[in-house]
Amino acid sequence: MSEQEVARLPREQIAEIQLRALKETVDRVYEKVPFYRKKFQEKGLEPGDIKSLEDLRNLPFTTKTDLRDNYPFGLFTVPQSELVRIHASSGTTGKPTVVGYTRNDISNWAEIMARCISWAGGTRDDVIQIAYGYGLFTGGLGFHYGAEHLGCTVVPISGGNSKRQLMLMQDFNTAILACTPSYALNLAEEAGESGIDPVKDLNLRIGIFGAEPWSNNMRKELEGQLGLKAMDIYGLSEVIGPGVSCECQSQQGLHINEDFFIPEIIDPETGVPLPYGQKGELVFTTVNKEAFPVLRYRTRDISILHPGTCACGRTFVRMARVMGRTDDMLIIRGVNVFPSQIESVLLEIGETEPHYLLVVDRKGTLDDLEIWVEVSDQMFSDEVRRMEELERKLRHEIGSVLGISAKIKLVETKTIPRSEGKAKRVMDRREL
Ligand code: DLL
Repeated sequence: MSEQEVARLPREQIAEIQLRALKETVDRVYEKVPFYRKKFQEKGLEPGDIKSLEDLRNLPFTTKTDLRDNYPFGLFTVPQSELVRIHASSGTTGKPTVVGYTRNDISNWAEIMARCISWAGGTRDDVIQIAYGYGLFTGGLGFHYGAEHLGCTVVPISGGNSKRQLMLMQDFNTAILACTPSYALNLAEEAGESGIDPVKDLNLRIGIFGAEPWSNNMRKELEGQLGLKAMDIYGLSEVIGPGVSCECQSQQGLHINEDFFIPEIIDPETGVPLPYGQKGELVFTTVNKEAFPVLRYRTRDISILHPGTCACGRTFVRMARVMGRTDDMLIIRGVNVFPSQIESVLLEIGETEPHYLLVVDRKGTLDDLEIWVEVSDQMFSDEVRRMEELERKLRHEIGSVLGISAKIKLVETKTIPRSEGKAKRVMDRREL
């Protein structure tokens, strides 16, 4: 069935497809993966107990720790000879988490990514510059296979080397830029410094941005600076890579490729599934993967699921833009806040540069937050009074919108490191 058909099926038919594939996945992991069999047995469950989609909630969760404990191939359901690709996420400490794909998995992933690029507005006539990192990270190759599948002209440039990126964008008439939002911002800045006006001198039409949290205000910033329509794409290596979900032209959330991934939202504290419309942790069960299926993988990403037919006509459930990860949530004097919420307030005020860093420290038992924000060189060197006023204003806005008290430190341009992939927005001195 084509994407045009499957993504618009009545919900009952999507549920039927999901249930059939879920049962196959459950049989598969029970038979092939001792880890899952043991978990089932601990819960007194047998594969035959899964009779409806509601029974999904009885299945055990899978976590990143489970992946680490079974490093490297312990959760795979096929012998290594059937794997045609491995990806891995870097992991700040210790071993990476490793994921594997059979030939069919790669071909399904290409199909899913082709869907996403076309939802975002891409066509076979477009030149797409893939500036996500190629390598063990899933971003570059995930986009690559999807874009080729769609028939785009692929420029597999990977991340970094911004001057060259800009030159090729001009010379090849690149229409689609695929990279992290923070790298897109970096490219816009580099363009300015090289005397290129992206809006006039480049022909970018679409940006397909993801792999890190970003705010709606960052979307506006990027659209303004680069003269393109910025679309949000989401995914994670443990589930497949990019392509778990993506925005369509209506931009009312990201459609989840539900014939491959069954989403749930749970209360991150209790693990209890929450109804549609409530905010919580995203959990995915893959239902068509061969090498590395996962049951109820806890993503730690915070979002909301929205049912109902989209203005584009698709019936695939939509997820709200990811606010952040439970492990990136800051607790500043008892108030929970995600870096992307701070980003949103800073960009809304708009008197600073869009580059910031959150420095968190602990004084006694309390968390202390200092927000470093860049200001223009001119303001930094000449306008002490304006800087003081701006600091006051930012402190006040952050306080009144987010309910947290933070110190503001205005810094010179280029003080904050630029990213070529995922930006590091938080420097946590509590761990030092
Ligand atoms: O980042 C896959 C990807 C590549 C997605 C390119 C989109 C584009 P990982 O390195 O495993 O995989 O990181 C996954 O990144 O759990 C989220 O916390 C975060 N993330 C990914 N996309 C978004 C997004 C890739 N659109 C982790 N918005 C996920 C917010 C995102 N966070």
